[in-house]
Amino acid sequence: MAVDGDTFAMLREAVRRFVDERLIPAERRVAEEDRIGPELIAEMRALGLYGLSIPEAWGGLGLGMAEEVEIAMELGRAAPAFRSAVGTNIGIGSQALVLAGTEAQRRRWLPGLASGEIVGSFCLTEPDAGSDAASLRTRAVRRPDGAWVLDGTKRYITNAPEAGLFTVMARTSEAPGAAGISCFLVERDAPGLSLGRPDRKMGQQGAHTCDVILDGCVVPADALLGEREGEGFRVAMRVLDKGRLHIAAVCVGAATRLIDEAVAYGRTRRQFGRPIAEFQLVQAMLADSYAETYAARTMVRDAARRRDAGETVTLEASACKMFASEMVGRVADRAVQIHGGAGYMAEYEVERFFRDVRLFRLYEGTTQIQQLVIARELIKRAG
Ligand code: COS
Repeated sequence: MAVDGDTFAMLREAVRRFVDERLIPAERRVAEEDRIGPELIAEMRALGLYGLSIPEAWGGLGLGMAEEVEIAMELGRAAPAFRSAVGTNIGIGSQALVLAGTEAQRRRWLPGLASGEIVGSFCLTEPDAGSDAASLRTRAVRRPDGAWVLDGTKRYITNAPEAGLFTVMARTSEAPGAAGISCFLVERDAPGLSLGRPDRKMGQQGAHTCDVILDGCVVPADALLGEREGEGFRVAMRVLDKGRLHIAAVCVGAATRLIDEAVAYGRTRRQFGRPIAEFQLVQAMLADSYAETYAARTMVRDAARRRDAGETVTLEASACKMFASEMVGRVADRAVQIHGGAGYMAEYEVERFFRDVRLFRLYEGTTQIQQLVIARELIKRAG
C-alpha cells in the first residue's frame, strides 16, 4: 500500500460521497450538454483525482494499484464521462512518463498532470492501425539540429480536445513492426499539431475524442521519452497493461450501479399485483448480474495486488478487462430488460448506461485482442 490505511479510507469515503452527491445528480445535464462544467472539474482536481496514480514526489497521491482500482470502482458508479475526464491523467496519459521518462521529463510534466492543470492524452491508434498497433505509420525524423519532425494522424484520441500533453507513438526507423517505434512528449502548442473536429459518439457524452494531426510537427530533442529510440511500443504495452486493469475496475463500478438501478425499479414497478422484483425470472437476472460482478471485482482486486507485489500482470490484466467489460455489457442488457419498455426510454438511467458501457469492450484493446494476449501469455508461460 502506498498511503496509510486511514488516509486511504478517508479518500475513498470522500470519493464515494462525491460520486453520490455531485456526480450522479449531474449525469443527465452532462450527457445533454456533452460537457462537464468547470465547477465539477475543479472539484475533481481538489479531490486529487487527476493525480491518483502519480507518485507523491511529483505531486500525486501515489496510490498503489490495489487502491487505485477501489477508487475506479467508486467512480465507475457514475456516468463514465466523469471517469474519462480524469482517466487519461491517471492512466494512459501519464504512465509512459512514470514508467520510462527521464528525471527531467517527469519533473517537467508530472506535477501539472497530477494537479489536473494539464490534461494528458495517449496517441497510439491511427486510421489504419487499431488492433494492429505495431503497424502504425506516423513518422518522426530527426533534424540535423536534433529536433524531431513528426508526420501522421492519430485517431479517436480520448481527451485530445482538452489535452495539453500528447504521448505520441511514432516510427523512428525502418525496423519493421514494434522495434521501430518510439514515444514522444508533444505539447499542445507544438508547431504543426492540430486537432480534428470532436467525434460524434454512441454514448459517453461529456467525454471527448478527436483526431490529432501532426503535419511537420516540430518537437525538441528532449521530447523523445526516456531519450531512447525503439522503446515506444513496449512502453505503450506496459501502459496498457495497467490501463486495462483500471478499465476493468470501472466496469465493476458501472455494473454495481446498474444492479442498484434494476433492484430499485424492480421493487417499485408492480405487475400482476406485485412488485416485479418478486418474480423469479426477474430475480434470476439480478442474481446472475450480482454473481458476475462479484467475480469481476474479485479478479480485479487479485490482479491489482499481484501488480503491487511486482508481478507482471499482462495476462491477468487482459483477463480482467475481457471478463469485466463483457460482464458489464450483459448486466446493462439485463438492467434494460428488467425495466421493460421503460428501459428503452431516455428518461431512465439504464438506457444511457447501456450505450455508455458498450465502449468498454472496444477501447484499450478489444475483447478479441484480450483473448489473443491471454492465449499468447499462456503459451509463453508453458514454454
Ligand atoms: N509489456 C511489455 N512488453 C510487451 C508487452 C507488454 N504487455 N506486450 C508486448 N510487448 C513487447 C514484446 O515483448 C515485443 O518485444 P520484443 O520485440 O523485444 O520481443 C514487442 O512488444 C512486440 O510485441 P508483439 O510481438 O506481441 O506485438 P504484436 O504486434 O504481435 O501485437 C498486440 C501485440 C496485438 C497485443 C498489440 O498490438 C495490442 O495490444 N493491440 C491492441 C492495441 C490497443 O489496445 N489499442 C487501444 C488503443 S490505445 S487506448
